Amino acid sequence: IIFILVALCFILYSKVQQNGSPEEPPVAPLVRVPALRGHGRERYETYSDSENEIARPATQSPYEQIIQLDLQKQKAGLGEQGVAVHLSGAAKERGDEIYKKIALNEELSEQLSYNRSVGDHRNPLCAKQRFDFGSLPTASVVIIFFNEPYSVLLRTVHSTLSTCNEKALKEIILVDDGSDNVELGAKLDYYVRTRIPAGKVTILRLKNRLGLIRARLAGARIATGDVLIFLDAHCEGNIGWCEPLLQRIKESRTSVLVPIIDVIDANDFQYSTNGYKSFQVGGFQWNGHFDWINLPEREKQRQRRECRQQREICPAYSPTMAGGLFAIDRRYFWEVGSYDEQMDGWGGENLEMSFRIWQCGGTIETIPCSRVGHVFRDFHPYKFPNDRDTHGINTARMALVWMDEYINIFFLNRPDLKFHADIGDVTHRVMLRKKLRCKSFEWYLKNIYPEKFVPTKDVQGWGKVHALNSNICLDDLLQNNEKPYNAGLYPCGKVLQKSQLFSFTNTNVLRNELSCATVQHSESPPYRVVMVPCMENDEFNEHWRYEHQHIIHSNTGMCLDHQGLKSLDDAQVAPCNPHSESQRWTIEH
Ligand code: LR7
Ligand code: MN
Repeated sequence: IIFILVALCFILYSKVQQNGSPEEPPVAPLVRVPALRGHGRERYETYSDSENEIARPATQSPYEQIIQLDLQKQKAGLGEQGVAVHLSGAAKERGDEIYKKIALNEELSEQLSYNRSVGDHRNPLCAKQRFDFGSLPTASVVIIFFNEPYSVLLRTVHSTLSTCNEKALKEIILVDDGSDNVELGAKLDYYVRTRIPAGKVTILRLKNRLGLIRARLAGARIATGDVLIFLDAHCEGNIGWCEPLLQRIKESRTSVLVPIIDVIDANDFQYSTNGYKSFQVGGFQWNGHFDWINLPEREKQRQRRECRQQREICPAYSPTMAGGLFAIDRRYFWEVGSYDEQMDGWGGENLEMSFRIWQCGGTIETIPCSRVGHVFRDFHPYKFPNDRDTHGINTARMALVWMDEYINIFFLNRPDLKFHADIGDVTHRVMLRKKLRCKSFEWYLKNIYPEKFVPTKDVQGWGKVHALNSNICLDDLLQNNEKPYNAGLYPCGKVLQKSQLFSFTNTNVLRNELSCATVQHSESPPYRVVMVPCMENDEFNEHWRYEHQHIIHSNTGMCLDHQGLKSLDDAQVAPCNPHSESQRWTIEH
């Protein structure tokens, strides 16, 4: 028995030895995979799906043939200069089919060259700018992806390689947030290894899906460039978009920069812009959503002071950023608190970073000479684990740390989040805010975003507009705020709900967050109350008076009246009658 045991041990030992020392590759490795660097601290590991591939010559790799076929599928000239492409026949059908599934025409994407041009949409003044490439900071471009279409991701990579100055672009880091799409595995590794200059592109594989916030953090941790540039995995840069970002950070290291974001159509891949004369910057809504706003007059004046004749290409202060495409000094990114790594999934991190940057002494600026196209999709092509509302939960975390007493307005809009069990603890972020001695949200509103309407400030009254002795309230009936709509009537809620939140301002405007009350022009009754998008300057919004409980529309002299109306009817005005009970209203606060 002892003999047999010893013999078995010997056999086992020699097996281990064999496995431990792999044979030399039969052929010298071709292009090497850039070393994957990891950090011990994180909950992820780096690995390459295709370590075995290294040893094989390119022509023998099963991926070589596939990649050749991919390249053959691309049609020279298609979609060049960013023009729209319309497929026909079977290809159109395939395109429509996949579009329904992933909100993107992958069939068309596969037919467009990875290197197509998108045209130069910049202000002509931009072409005159000169950069000293010897002294520009270098960039690490971090692109995160979860199951993005392979060809779209590669177009983002190639576009970056060909539009960013070679010297300035130190590296591209692709962070795979646990994708299970097989094309993004070994095939992508192989492509990068054989088709992209050595050392330029690193793929960091997260073992599990960590969500886009932690994916960006993972990419940032291994970056070595002076500046981090984050991109979504479906972008195409316009000519020269990198350099102005790097130049500005060189001048001002606490400036966090966003390009103008152009639109790439998810169906026909047209690259379109609003022209170079004007662009929008970032705002927010009290429900915690990002939105676009026109550049305020106040900011244009500041630009004129700062840049004089060059105003149109002057950095524009932006109250918030969309979140996906931005440049930040790498060290400053960490100093100013990177991200809240307890934010899961998708959403909320953009407003968190926006408020934090401004409140803690930095700036967010749109750089007009930097334009990048982004594919906007109609719906998320992916699901979130347990269908969690990560946007809502993350935004509540943000609000708890950065919005001070204004959090009440947020919770008024999102009562569902007030006691949500998944919000977790934010103590470490509150401590960060203390450590960095950041300013208040009040300061932010007053100094950075004075155009933002605060429903409780500078008002004669706010809250429910309640009919006297009758359970009827003015209500927006949850209509789309971007277009004009009829104000309605609805039974008053026990507690104030967002749809019944109106303000009567000190400047005599009756409004909610985005829309101002007007009266529809008409020769005869009914005279409907119509909510229209508010103007920046209250002089141009219609005025109302609140006298003896009557709400009087100044232009027509008529009074808000619910005579004969019931729930869900349109709100109306009628000739004022001092004795009419149905024309008397109270304003809650
Ligand atoms: O679990 C995920 N893991 C990921 O790595 C989910 C997504 N992702 C990746 C994804 O592959 C993509 O590259 O994260 C990136 C962003 O996801 P998208 O493209 O589905 O998001 P979006 O463009 O609809 O959303 C915007 O808001 C997000 C809020 O968290 C992010 O900040 C996005 O980066 C941001 N995109 C932009 O700002 C581009 C301009 C759009 C606008 C407005
Ligand atoms: Mn995106």
